Amino acid sequence: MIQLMHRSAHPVRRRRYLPLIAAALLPTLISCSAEAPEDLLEPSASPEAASPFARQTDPSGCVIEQITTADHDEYQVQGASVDGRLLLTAASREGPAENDSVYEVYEVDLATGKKTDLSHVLQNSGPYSPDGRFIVVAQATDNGKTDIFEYERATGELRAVASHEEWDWLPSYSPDGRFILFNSYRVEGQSDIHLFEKSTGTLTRLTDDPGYDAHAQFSSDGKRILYHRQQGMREEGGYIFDLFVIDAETGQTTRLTDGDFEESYPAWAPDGRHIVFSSDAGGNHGKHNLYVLAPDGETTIRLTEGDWSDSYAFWSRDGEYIYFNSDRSGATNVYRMRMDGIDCARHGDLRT
Ligand SMILES: [Ca+2]
Ligand SMILES: [Ca+2]
Repeated sequence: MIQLMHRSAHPVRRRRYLPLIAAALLPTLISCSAEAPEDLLEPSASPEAASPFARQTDPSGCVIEQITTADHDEYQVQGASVDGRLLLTAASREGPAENDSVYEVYEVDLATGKKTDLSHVLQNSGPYSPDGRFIVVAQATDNGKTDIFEYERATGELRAVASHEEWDWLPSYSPDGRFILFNSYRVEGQSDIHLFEKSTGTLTRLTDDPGYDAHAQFSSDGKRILYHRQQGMREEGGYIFDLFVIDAETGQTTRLTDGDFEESYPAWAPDGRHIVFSSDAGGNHGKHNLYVLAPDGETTIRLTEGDWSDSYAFWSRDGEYIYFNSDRSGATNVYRMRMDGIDCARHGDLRT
């Protein structure tokens, strides 16, 4: 049984890991969802692009495409290149030896579906740097935990970022590529958000609380940092997660959601105002669908519906697609939903 850290408030217990995500590699605003949530739903004048991927319809009515078709769990972790051409996917299998894992990591050409194998150096999916030179991932260390590593695509070199003996997870780049955000268990029992400056090697801790803070993402203007925090456990089982934003200049933190649900894995739209995230508010606990939080902080738009988990969603830089992982077919695979011209999403309260 392959165990992944996603959804776990305590991934330190897990031997295996993969998913992460980072949508905020988006320095420019785009046409999708400019002002009001209705803008997300305007018909598109552009023709449907040819796609090598099979289409299906979500119970919500939204059309999605299936990028990977593995019979074992295969993920992306915000692993799209900024030019939208490549997607980094990762899977792990039990290895021949005890506690051993075999990793399968591929760059998928989204225009052709062609795969390039990077399994010899990477164990995980992760974001591309804004200039496309690097990929940042969490990978295993000799002590059985993880560090953040940058992979330089031209040279094939892998360099550790702010190594530490504890678990380090879910890295993402700032829009200018100067900084890497990640979460770390450097203080026992509490994952906190850290900011690493590449040029100086300076590491700054941005949060300090007992909650599991993770999945940090810069907004496209670099002024805000979005993340989720595990707030506790539900009595009936499952976790309580909420979304938060840090003002990068003042350090002030604002809570965006509040409820006994698992609202998690948020990512900015390219407009820096809408946020896509996962929530189990609409169905069974522990089963997650995708929602968009509108800039008013109140309105939500439901994108998917089903008794499964859709997770690690992020917007492509041009706003055209939301990519996500889903276990709707049994094994987890990578999907995308075309947002340009979407007419299926449902406005409403997240909790109705
Ligand atoms: Ca570490
Ligand atoms: Ca914390």
